[in-house]
Amino acid sequence: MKNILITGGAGFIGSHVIRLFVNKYPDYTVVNLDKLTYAGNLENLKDVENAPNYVFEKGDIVDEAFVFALFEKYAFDGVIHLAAESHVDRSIANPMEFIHTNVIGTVNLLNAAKTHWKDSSDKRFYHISTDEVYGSLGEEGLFTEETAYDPRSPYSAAKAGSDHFVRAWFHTYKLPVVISNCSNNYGPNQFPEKLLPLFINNIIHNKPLPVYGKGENVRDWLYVIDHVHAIDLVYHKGMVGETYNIGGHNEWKNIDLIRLLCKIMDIKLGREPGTSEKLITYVKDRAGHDMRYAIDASKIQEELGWVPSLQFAEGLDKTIDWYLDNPEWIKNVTSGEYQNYYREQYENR
Ligand code: NAD
Ligand code: TDX
Repeated sequence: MKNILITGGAGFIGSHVIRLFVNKYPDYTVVNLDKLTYAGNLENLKDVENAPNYVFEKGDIVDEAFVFALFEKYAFDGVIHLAAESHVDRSIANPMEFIHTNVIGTVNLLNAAKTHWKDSSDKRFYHISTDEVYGSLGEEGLFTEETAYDPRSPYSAAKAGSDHFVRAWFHTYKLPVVISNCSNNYGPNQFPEKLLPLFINNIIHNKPLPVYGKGENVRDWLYVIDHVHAIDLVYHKGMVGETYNIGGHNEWKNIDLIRLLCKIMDIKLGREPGTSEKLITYVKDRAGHDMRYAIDASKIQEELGWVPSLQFAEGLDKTIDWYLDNPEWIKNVTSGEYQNYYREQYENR
């Protein structure tokens, strides 16, 4: 029997992690700690909410007393830390929230683990991070685990800060940590502010598709379930103190990906070829827009045997179908309906 704390479990990636751990490890009690920000939706976890090995705790990782009390209550054996402010555009508009949650929240969790884990030999603190900490690539090269940190947005600077604190707690206090840095995820339940779900939703509603700059920036796309399988492996088999890069070997220039999406959407929606492409609208570039991200994932492949399993065409198809099948989810998350419902439930307990 093990008690695992998963933070940010009501969000996009976190909800898929919770589902896998609750179903695959019936001997674990999975505690989901989430603040239910605009990005957190318990609706994402409807299918596991009554599982006997799942518990939800509404709270803020920035709240030190709350986090410490939670460690007292559950005597966690491990932590998988995903809670974060995650959208680069929001970090440009409101950096402070990112520093609070991503940096101070992470340090609170590290301190709670350090304080409660007297004998930490069989414990594990797993921090989920991003490839954006490495900065921006030119046309050539890949990010490896040795690439120097060079974060350039408030989001990536805050994530880089949190990574540094995690490593500091390993070196200074011998906390058994592991970190992974992953490329752009896509799939069901991603909040429709990120490129793919935003554009799918806009195409459905015939709204403009705002392409930043010339659309020449490159991202390395990975299906969320492949990321979750990597997280499962790193949590159970990763070496303490190590970092693992996770990526899709799947680079796309934004504009090429957007054109492909438009073609598929025309077919799925029964529209004339070329209809969705007319929605493409070039807008002012994102400030400090990183040009290219691409991951060298050979370490996790060689040491833990992980490779992405899904072809991009299949992952994209599944993702588009999920959004087409779940218009209520899109409507409710964008209007805050789910948040209001669940917030009231937990505030009135
Ligand atoms: P998300 O925005 O969908 O979800 C974040 C979750 O954290 C939400 O449920 C939110 O309610 C919760 N949260 C936010 N602030 C909190 C706080 N102060 N206390 C408790 N809970 C809080 O994010 P995501 O895309 O699922 O990303 C999850 C993690 O993975 C993040 O750490 C992110 O940096 C990292 N990551 C994401 C990607 C990606 O492409 N989405 C890629 C690499 C790494
Ligand atoms: O409206 C848009 N128009 C546009 O051209 C949006 C929302 C994005 N873009 C561009 C910016 C990026 O080059 O598309 C690309 C992808 O943008 P996002 O979906 O915002 O993702 P990105 O900034 O690359 O960051 C994502 O991947 C790494 C996640 O949001 C992070 O949480 C993760 O760490």
